[in-house]
Amino acid sequence: MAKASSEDRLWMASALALARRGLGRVAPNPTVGCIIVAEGRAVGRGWTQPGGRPHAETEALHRAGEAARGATAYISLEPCSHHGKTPPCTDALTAAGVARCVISCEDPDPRVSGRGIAALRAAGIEVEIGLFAEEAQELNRGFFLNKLASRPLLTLKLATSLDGRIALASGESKWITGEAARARAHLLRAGHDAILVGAGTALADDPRLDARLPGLEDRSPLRVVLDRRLRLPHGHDLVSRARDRATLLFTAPGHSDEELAPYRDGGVEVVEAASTTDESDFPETVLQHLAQRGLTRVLLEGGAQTATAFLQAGLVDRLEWFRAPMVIGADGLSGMAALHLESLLQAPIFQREDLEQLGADLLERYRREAA
Ligand code: AOF
Ligand code: ZN
Repeated sequence: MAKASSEDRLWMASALALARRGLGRVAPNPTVGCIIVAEGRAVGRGWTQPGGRPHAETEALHRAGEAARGATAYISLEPCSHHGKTPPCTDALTAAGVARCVISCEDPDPRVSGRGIAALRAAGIEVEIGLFAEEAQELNRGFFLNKLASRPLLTLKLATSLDGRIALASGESKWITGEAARARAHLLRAGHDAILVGAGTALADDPRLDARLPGLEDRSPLRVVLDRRLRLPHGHDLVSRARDRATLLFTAPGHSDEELAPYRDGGVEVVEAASTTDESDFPETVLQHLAQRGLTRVLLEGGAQTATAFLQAGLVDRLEWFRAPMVIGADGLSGMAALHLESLLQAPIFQREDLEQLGADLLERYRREAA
């Protein structure tokens, strides 16, 4: 975008903040924010609603009513132009009489991808594109990856001591990080479509994998457990509560119906990851399957073997690393398994985005460095 006024920047930043509200609630759709501005005042605000619909523009236009005529719409993603489950937002913007649209970036969905912008221009609406494009793409990175690379965004969450240990040798791990960090970890869950763990962690920690924060209970994501060898006991919470909380179990092919029945009867959806002949392509197969189901944001919560398998496959996009001011020592359990690197050049490298103090702990957030 050639010339963005400070006013344009302010409104688009607000549209992005609105969009953020939908993270973890809108898959398979992207989360979008829209603000309709008339004579320097916001007359309608909207963001993508849970489940992905209504779209942000519909919401904002509904609130603006007649005030949208001649107004500017700030939208954090190109408006849709296709007849999907809802009519095109470009039609709604045109019918409402919006005069100008400021859009941050193009929608990668092949049904839209430039056509939304073209439709608006064809209707005589002034369109500017590119304001905060990078931020907007980053916000919907999971949706972009789903559309362009057939996999969701994968974020690895770790809670360790200063020396990277997740438990004592005895297995004791409650609690390494403090209350504020644990509350933040639940908030992190609420912003994802699924939480993924390996069977080892499911057995050791008995995690419930829900978002236990007041007001966010209904935002608990899909539970996903990787269990190639069907080690998960039938009485485990992940099985026994599968009727209340959607749970997916990925296993290797070749198990008998009798072996799978107790899981399926409990309400677990069992997926035999068909293409896996050995363990190495398991991570990729799992993510492809999750992408096909429309998932865009997956949080990986360990353990070490599972985290390392995804890391080795180059599939960890982000790290959310909670670090407690405590030293456990080399006899503690490491958050990572062996990587067998022969040279530092092979080490996965991340770029730190920010650092936040949570009580006595730190939250370090990293993004994988582009190869
Ligand atoms: C918008 N505003 O808030 C969102 C959009 O299945 P449908 O009909 O909901 O269409 C889904 C597609 O719409 C999705 O793949 C993406 O291209 C776009 N999402 N578009 O104008 C929104 N969430
Ligand atoms: Zn739309």
